[in-house]
Amino acid sequence: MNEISPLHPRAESLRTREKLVKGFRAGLVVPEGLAAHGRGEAFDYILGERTNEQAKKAIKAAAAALISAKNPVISVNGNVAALVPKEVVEISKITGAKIEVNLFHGSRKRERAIARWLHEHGAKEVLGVDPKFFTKIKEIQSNRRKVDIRGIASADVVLVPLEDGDRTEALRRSGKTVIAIDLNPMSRTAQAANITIVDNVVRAMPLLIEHAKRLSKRSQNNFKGIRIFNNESNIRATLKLMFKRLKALSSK
Ligand code: PTJ
Repeated sequence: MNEISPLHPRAESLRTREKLVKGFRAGLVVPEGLAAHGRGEAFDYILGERTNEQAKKAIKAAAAALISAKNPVISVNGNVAALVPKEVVEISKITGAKIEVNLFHGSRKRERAIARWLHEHGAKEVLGVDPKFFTKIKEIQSNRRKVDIRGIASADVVLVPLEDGDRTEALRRSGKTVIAIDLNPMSRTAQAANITIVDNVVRAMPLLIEHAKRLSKRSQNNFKGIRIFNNESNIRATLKLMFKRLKALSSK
């Protein structure tokens, strides 16, 4: 790997990309994960590669939902493990959320590698790897239907950073609150989730941690954010922001 100069104008983006490549070489990320990241980068470019006001609102609502949940779960795939392993462990500790490996491109070997990687980053328990606890969510057609009875199967709130579409819809149909982090505001996941954070997972997770820490010290009666949050209008405002940026750039 080439050394990335901190002076490079796109150093941050290159470092994030490098984490994913390392994750791919270590057997955590599938080749499709590299393609998915490229798609995310394109949306991030349009968003100006920073966390906008709409994303901040969604992050606050997400922190409140996680803190006030009875059985919150963070679903981890290859990309998330490669990009934000430390943050996944930290948010789980603050909110009491369980961590579950759940893969679209199923592989027992990769499940175990991701669980090991999360343990190396401080996770005490990682669900989704012991077949003794596997069950199926029938409405889901992909490998993601295989879930842990102690985790996603019995969760009331599920955080699905970086996701593909049909599971979010199925989880919602089964009565769960779904929080998505997805750079594409038009994706089925973004549209179907209760709370969608349209931001890069590498920027959103540290902010989610910060808000969860703050909220964990407050009484739950003060969690107004979740009650007034409207995902549909928040996504619409994000799309308008993207449009405005493109318009400004095209009329220079
Ligand atoms: O590890 P697996 O087998 O579970 O597979 C993981 C991938 C990501 C390959 C799988 O979930 C997949 O195919 O996802 P999609 O359908 O490509 O969707 C990924 C979504 O995440 C797209 O809408 C991207 O724009 C978005 N995305 C990519 N990188 C980031 C992102 N969103 C936030 N932060 C990112 N860094």
